[in-house]
Amino acid sequence: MSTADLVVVANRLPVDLVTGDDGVGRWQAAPGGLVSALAPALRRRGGAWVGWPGVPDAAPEPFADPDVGDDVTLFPVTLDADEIDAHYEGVANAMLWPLYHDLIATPVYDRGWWEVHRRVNARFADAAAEVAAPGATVWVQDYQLQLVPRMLRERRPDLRIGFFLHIPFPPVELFAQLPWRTEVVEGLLGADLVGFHTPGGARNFRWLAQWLCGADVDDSPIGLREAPGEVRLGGRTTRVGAFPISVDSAALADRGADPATAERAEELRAGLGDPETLLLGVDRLDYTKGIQARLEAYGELLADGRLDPASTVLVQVATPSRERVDAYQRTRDEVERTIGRLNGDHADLGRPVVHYLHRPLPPEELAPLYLAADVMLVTPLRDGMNLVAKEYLATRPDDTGALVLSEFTGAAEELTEAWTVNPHDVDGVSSAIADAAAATGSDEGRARMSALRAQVRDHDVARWADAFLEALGGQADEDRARR
Ligand code: GDG
Repeated sequence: MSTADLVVVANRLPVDLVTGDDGVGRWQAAPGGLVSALAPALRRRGGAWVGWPGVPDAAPEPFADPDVGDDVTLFPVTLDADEIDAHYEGVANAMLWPLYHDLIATPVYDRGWWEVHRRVNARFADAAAEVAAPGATVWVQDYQLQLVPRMLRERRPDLRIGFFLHIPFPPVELFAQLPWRTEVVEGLLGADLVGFHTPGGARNFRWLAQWLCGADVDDSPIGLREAPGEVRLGGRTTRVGAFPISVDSAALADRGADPATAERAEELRAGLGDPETLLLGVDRLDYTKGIQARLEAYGELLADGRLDPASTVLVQVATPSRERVDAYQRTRDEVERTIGRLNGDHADLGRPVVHYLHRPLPPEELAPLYLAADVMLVTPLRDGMNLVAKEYLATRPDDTGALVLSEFTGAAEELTEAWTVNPHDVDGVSSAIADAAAATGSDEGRARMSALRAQVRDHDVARWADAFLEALGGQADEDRARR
């Protein structure tokens, strides 16, 4: 079937198979920055996207979906329920995710899971090998598929293979715990280009390639968006670089500038009792996101009177996530207990100090919330990038507002004018929230927001995709010429 010149391989397809009330399965677009960033290039090249449709045992034939593009082949990879348990819930979510996020939770190193993980990665490699045209470019995404580049190279040495990791790549001492550490590094070295959000991740990987695989590495500094470093092994060279992902800045700015969005933002503020200060958190309910840390800091501000409970509101949107993994249930319990305590201690009748939503908001509700918020709280204990921070900046139509940002996010490397915090330091977080709230609209607040907004405006997700593909082989130039 070898047909596609550009193949994206990701754990999930850009559409989900969902079953309606009538019991009939339908494809529903799964919107996201990655799809909008890659869809134009895929469309131009008659590209393909290889991924799992999101439900067990679904085995549809390759198809196209108008939301992604009629010329883009969606190539489903079938997983059964046991494979989803072991590969996705197990290796991806209960082993690699906590290991790569600095052991905030304890990883489970289950050997049975790993066998299945290997088999599932091989199935993705088979699918990509089948759909890629001779000499095609294949871009493999994220931590669920780290074994694919090598497997794919064994099957199809003619391909140009890129890999991008969307989560942090951990310090060497932590990565060393993984019983299959050499297999993972060798898996990634099957690629021609391996990309990370930050230079630190790239440098960790380069060091591991030398230590675990005996690769010959250069000692170039590897900066943000600078030339990748080189790792040479077995007569091949893999380049390793930092490519910070971003958002569709222009589309978000359009939405933020729409009068209907401003009107809805006003309505939201009025519904919350027109607080003087509206704080906002938007996260998947994940132990990495530091929701608890910001709640503790907020509680101290209310308790010591630096924020007035009568005129301050925190809206916390916490989208349900990975609810079958124990650590996520514990995080949810802890967050909800703390929110209950804060409201019990500080709220008045009809005036909660925390409004908590544990459900996904429709995308059209997010932009008004970003506009309504005086201070955006992004306090992860560790995060590869954090798109919420960039969405807040891209959506806001002027230089009011403020961003409190954890220094343990990839975003902090670029968004240096934010109110940067160490989320483990409760005093530091509470002071930053108080300072940010006081500064919004001031000269200092405006200067910071202006610089932050410019950074996100100038570095959008299309530029990220172009930079990666360009480094992988010059294709982005052709794409741009045709745009
Ligand atoms: C991984 C890495 C990296 C959230 N709640 C709702 C909602 N969202 C959207 C946000 C944002 C996305 O989900 C979350 O993106 P993040 O980057 O913040 O975090 P992860 O999901 O952990 O993503 C991360 C990213 O990959 C990309 O490389 O930045 O570090 O962990 O777009 O807006 N969207 C809607 N309703 C919600 O309730 N519609």
